[in-house]
Amino acid sequence: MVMHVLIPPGGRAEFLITIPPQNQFAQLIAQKYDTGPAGESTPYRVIANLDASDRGPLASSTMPGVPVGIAAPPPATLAGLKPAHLRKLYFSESANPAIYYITLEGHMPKAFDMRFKRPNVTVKQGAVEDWVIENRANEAHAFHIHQLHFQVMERDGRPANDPSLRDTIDLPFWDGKAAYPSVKLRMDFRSPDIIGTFLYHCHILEHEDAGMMGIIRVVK
Ligand SMILES: [Cu+2]
Repeated sequence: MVMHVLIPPGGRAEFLITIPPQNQFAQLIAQKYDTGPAGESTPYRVIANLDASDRGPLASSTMPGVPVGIAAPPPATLAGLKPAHLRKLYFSESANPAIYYITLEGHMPKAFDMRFKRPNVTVKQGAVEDWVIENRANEAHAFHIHQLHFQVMERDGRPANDPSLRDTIDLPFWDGKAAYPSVKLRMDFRSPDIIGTFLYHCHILEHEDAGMMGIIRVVK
């Protein structure tokens, strides 16, 4: 039984719960999360009190809109695919004024410009790539990309053993001493529908609005 799911800003999780018996107290809570010395406060919060009662309305036996007897196929793993490229991107910040960056390794950190002329990253449709995302800031960030899903292959250089396909992943804050926190993501650009220009960014919206965003173009 899973008791705890880490959901970064912009992340989603779907789960089924066993309701406690009558007269037994239960809560759905958000745990306190340490976003680092430069981060926001994310204290313990109660999301819901669970109260089992036979006075409530009867639950319907099927969820509305979900066909009965059709199970979703398990998500295809990206683990066996060979990446065509390895790219490294990193989160960083400057203070006074506060500017937030996501930078392709080897380039100068630059805040996102809505009037961009060229994309930060160009990828060929059909490819699978590995992207290493590092957090070089003293505050947690959340990497998010539009249009596709990725699989977390490694965290801090060690195998993640995580079959989930995601579009958002948490990056804990850098403590200023040890190696930068990192994830290695296997990015799936195989769908023909992916051709076009779109965004990747931190999903903490103040960060995104203050520059932490980049443009990717997928070409034929
Ligand atoms: Cu951020």
